[in-house]
Amino acid sequence: MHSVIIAIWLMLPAYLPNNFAVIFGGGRPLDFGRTFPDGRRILGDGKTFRGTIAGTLAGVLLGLLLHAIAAVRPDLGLPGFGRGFELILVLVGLSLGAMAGDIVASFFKRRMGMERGAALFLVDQLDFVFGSWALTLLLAPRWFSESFTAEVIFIVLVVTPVLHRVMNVLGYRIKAKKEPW
Ligand code: CTP
Ligand code: MG
Ligand code: K
Repeated sequence: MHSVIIAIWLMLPAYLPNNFAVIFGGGRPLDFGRTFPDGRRILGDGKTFRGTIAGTLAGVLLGLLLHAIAAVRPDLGLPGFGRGFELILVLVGLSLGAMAGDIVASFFKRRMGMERGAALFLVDQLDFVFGSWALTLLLAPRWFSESFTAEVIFIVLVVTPVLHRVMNVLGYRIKAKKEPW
């Protein structure tokens, strides 16, 4: 059970950006409304500057809070997010990486001819996970390999689609999100 809590704890700075992007998203799209040579939007109206910036900031700030909690309450046995400057690299990796993974997925969804908001099973649920891992591995390889053991990775891959689904249904119910996925 403790491993499940640690896995979710480590991923919280990657989970929160999505929710903040939904709440604060809107305005100028990242692709400036431009189309790709295939005639479809590069990314679409679902990827905006406001959403990406708000999401990334929220993830980094949450990470700082979690890191502080882990430091003042060592009895809880919860891991921190890196030593010294590594802390910033880890939190940027987790939160900006999550946003980037979601953006890359939208690029491919548009290339597949899918409209903004169309559901793509497992990609929608895990794109941000792989994005956050890729950027964190790049920016803070030591912390990543120490924190994300095979067990933690397995738990994240199983638990994330469930959490993602629950959050999106909630977001849809409170009308923050257009689709329940
Ligand atoms: N959002 C945003 N900027 C981002 C990511 C999300 O503004 N980088 C906001 C948008 O308002 C978006 C909503 O959050 O509509 C839901 O995010 P998501 O489900 O990822 O986007 P979709 O609208 O489904 O678009 P896509 O089909 O490209 O995934
Ligand atoms: Mg969507
Ligand atoms: K998505």
